[in-house]
Amino acid sequence: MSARLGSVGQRVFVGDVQGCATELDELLEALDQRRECHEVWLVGDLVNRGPDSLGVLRRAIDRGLHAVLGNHDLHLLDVASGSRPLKPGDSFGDVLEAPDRDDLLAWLRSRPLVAQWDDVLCVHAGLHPRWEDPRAVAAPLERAIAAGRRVSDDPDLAFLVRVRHCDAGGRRPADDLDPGPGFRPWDAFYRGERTVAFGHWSMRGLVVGERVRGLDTGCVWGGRLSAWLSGSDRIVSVPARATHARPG
Ligand SMILES: [Mn+2]
Repeated sequence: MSARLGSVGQRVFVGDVQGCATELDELLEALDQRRECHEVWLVGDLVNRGPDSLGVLRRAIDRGLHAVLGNHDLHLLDVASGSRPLKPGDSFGDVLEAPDRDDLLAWLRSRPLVAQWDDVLCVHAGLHPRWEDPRAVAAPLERAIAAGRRVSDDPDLAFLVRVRHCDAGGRRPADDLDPGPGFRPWDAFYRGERTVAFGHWSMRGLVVGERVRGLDTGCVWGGRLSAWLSGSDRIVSVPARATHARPG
């Protein structure tokens, strides 16, 4: 697959892969069969919970895929740098022990948090209702991550890679499973002009709304791996080969 956007091609945004390398292969093959020239963007959480985080990172680099960072990708970087311990259920030990670990982690550290074009914005979780310019919020955080500084506690970073519900002022609930009055999915407050491609919310499933496309269809939990072709506004997906992990 060419990573370049040809004259007849279009951008493709792929939901949370989370170590599901086989399903990623199958989805890319399904896209290739359409004989279109694609520029592929992964919406974050390339790694963890699934069976082959190492394979996903190697494929992304070898195939020239693009990606924004998700919370699991940042967790891997924090564990690799020794600033956070492994947690129960983490499944990226294969990356940490790989002979090419330094190259893989350097590639991951230099991925953006927000990518945008005239028509589309790509972010892992979502956008704060009061942000006028998400790129301006993301840029200093991206520089810090690329430099290896620990920014996991930054509230703007937490919003970009973790938000599900918020209120009109951008406050997040203590519990996204029981958010309480005033809290709605973050995109209920989104007023930007670009269509936002995001992931991170497998329990919500595929979201096709006005100027939002939510693409985490829970491949790692036995759901599907989904892609949105922004140029033609189509969804292409493949089923999970297995239930690779269970929530909790
Ligand atoms: Mn996530």
